[in-house]
Amino acid sequence: MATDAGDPIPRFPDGFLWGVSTSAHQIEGAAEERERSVWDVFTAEPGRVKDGSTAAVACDHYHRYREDVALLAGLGVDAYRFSISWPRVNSPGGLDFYDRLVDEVCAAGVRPVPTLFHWDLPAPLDWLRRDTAARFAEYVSVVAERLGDRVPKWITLNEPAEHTLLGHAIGAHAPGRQLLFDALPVAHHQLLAHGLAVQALRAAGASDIGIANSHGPTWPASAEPADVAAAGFYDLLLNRLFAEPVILGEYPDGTAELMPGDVAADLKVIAEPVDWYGVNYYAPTRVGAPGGADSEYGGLTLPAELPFSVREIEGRPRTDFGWPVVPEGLTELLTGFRDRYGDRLPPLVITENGCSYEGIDDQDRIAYLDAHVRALHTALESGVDVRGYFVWSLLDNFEWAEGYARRFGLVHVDYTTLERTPKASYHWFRDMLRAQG
Ligand code: IFM
Repeated sequence: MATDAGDPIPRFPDGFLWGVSTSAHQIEGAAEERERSVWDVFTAEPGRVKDGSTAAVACDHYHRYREDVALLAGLGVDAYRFSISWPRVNSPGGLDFYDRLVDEVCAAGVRPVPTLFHWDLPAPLDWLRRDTAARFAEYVSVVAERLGDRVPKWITLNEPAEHTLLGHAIGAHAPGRQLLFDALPVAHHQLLAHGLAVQALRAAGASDIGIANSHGPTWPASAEPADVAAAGFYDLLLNRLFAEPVILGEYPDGTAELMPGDVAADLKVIAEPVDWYGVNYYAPTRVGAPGGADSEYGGLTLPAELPFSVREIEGRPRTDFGWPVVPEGLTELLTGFRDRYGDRLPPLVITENGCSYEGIDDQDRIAYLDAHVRALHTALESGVDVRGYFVWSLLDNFEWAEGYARRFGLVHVDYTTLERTPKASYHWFRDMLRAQG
């Protein structure tokens, strides 16, 4: 990949927050020491995960968290984004684990930034049901009461779009439903849960609250009206449907009518002001009119019934996952958000950015991160208010339906011995942070 690597990365503003991210189900293991989640049920079903694996052990972070926090400390990050497993909190001693983890992270001089839901819903619960949102707010209150004295920054949900669309519309993720557009209540109930969680966190005295939504530019496959319309629809579904209720307090383009319950009242809760808005960015998507057959994209099978098809972005390097590497897509996304939402847009934080590559001498990952950090700086220079950047991920981990085949970590994990080995990208990121001062 052609990069400016070699030139120093431009300086970011004082106080800019640098971090790394993980999630509970992907790293913790110790599954027998907690309730089951929808992901435990899903991975137990044959054929759901490509390599047939489960996250029962994963990186065994539950037992090795001290070693992992030492790796964080060695990186010199300001903040660590991890997630709290709701099924573990429901289990005896579960909250004690997060108490110990938060203490360890603070003692390492790193700010803990927990995400309260990263897809591992307790197995008996269901986002098709409205009362799951209220149950979530109760759980959030319990966590905030216990950890709020040490946690400076909170994230309510991770990527409700993926959990809705992959998990409930096309069935590639847990809980494996294929409801297509009948999955929309899952989006609404998660967004309602987000708003209720913001209220619950504030009631417990917490501040500095945001959400982590996945977003990317949507590029029409051609200038043909059918392709442009399909791309507009995809943008509505992946970007606007999850951003606008939170940022503007409204659903875009008539989609409110498709949502359950008293939507106007719920939107007031969903739009409870956040202190910042988190963006997970990986790549743009090139979208065209429906192709008339199931299509494969980035490890997913997209059913022919969808009113769009995803096309290759040609002429770009690809990660091992097959995702195109398009750093300027991050600049386009961020300036596009600023142009679309203007003064209504809260400060932004990049809550995830990263790539899957094999190997410990991972020069491709260094090139990817280098180029994306520069693209982020370009967005800042053009006036977008971005306050932080978190690499996905600290560790190689359980990559959902791909199992252990996709490695996103700055640190290699040997899944037989569970030995951790910092990769070349770990040293690159550490040196970049030192140079930032
Ligand atoms: O591993 C995931 C993470 O859980 C959510 N965002 C995207 C990552 C890479 O696929």
